[in-house]
Amino acid sequence: MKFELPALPYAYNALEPYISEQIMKLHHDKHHAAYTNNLNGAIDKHPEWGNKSIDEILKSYASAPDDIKNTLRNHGGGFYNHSLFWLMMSPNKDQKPSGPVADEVTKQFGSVDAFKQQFGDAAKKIFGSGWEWLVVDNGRLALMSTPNQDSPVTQGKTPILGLDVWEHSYYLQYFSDRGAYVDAWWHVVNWEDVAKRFEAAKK
Ligand code: MN3
Repeated sequence: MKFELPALPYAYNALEPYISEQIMKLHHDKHHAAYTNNLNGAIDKHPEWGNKSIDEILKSYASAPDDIKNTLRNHGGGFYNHSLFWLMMSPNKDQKPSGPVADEVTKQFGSVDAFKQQFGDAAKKIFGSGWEWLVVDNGRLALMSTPNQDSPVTQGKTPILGLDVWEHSYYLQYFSDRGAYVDAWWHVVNWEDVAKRFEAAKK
């Protein structure tokens, strides 16, 4: 089995003005494509790993042969994280959370604004490249920062919202101002998708 680069679920320019067409083209067609190709290259070397789902690979890469272990971790993680990331954003801008996920965010973080503040602060503080996540962990919401392309699923947590803070995700538009990118990103968060992932994770 080969993993396929999923198509973007909207046009390259659909997230403008918050994320530029140029960034989306490069991010999807070059970076995400490279993670996908490198993941498949590792599976070519040890085809038995192609019988697993990407979730299974990310939970068990530590037991893989030494010559593909790091590739499964980094490129498998990159393949998976970006596949989620595109769905976690929407051209239907300025959505507000509602329903059970909004209630739970309010219960655990005090308010939606307090949550956004804490998530954003954590995203801005990540040193180097990585991701900030909102995960469901044993039925509860938690913030989680991961370095490089490490994914929450490796640690048994279910990501319901994630933000890529690698420079490739913002540098062409925001240059070194990661904070401006993080603040702008809230405009394109797909809260409808977050709500669905929350419901599924609670089951
Ligand atoms: Mn990226």
